[in-house]
Amino acid sequence: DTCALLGAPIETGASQRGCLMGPASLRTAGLDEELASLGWEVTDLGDVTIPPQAPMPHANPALHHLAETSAWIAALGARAHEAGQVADLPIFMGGDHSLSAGTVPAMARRAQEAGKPLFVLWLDAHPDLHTLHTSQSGNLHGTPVAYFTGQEGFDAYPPLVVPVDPRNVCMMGIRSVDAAERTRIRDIGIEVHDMRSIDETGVLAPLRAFLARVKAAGGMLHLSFDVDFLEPGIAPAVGTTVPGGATFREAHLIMEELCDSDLVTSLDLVELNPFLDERGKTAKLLCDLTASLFGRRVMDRMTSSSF
Ligand code: DIR
Ligand code: MN
Ligand code: MN
Ligand code: MN
Repeated sequence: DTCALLGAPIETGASQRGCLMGPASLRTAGLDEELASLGWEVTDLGDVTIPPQAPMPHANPALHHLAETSAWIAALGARAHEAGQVADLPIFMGGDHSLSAGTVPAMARRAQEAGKPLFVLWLDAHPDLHTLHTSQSGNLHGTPVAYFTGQEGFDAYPPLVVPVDPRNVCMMGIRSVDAAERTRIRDIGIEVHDMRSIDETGVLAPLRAFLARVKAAGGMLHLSFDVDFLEPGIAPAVGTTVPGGATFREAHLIMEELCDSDLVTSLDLVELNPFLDERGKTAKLLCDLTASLFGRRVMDRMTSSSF
């Protein structure tokens, strides 16, 4: 099987600078060698860049870096789609989470071309469900899910060609939700497992139920992994830490189960801010979690799991 690495050094959507260094940090941590050692044929497609942009005014004066972020989304949409043509499993190395407004619609196009629906597993402390009009922080990494599910209020982003059905989105790890996002979750019917429900059920039961839905629909599955999904103590390199995140083992278990399901067809690794890291600790953890997704395991299993 083949995978491709595409760097998306975008930081204009985040609240503080540093995500620009995310792809370099993941390369330094040895992501490509790790995946190659697991038997994958790895191609590094390098980093996407955008030219300088003129400022773009907007009715919401809080918005930061709208022109740059919109240009990133357009550039990434094209490059991510290409990456999805050359590899079974493209990996988009961020960069802040606004990059998913480029990668997810590109993967939705790819799925449509294969005659399949796209499902999205969103691992994050936040639902990132703001429109350009409801964002109060003005940080555009809070907007990708509202955009790629086809909500109104995105005139300043590139036109959306293939939206993702909100019922095909499953979120886990959620623990910081703004009022406008709370309303939108109800209105559009996204499946959300907040940290309280994870505490109650563990990660496996909701994950297996979602994967069964993906499988039954013959769907492709995009995993979007925000570093702040994790407990800050194990993953300090993110600008928006929220206490009470997923543990080391919960995160690995999700990746191991996803690996066994064989359903994941693309991956975002986002919000890694190496400026905030402790001797590469968070970058290494992200590499190790990706390795679990790509087949690293402690012991071979005599019998297959639920799949
Ligand atoms: C908050 C934080 N909901 C905002 N969002 C994100 O700024 O809109 N932090 N995505 O990572
Ligand atoms: Mn700024
Ligand atoms: Mn996010
Ligand atoms: Mn987040």
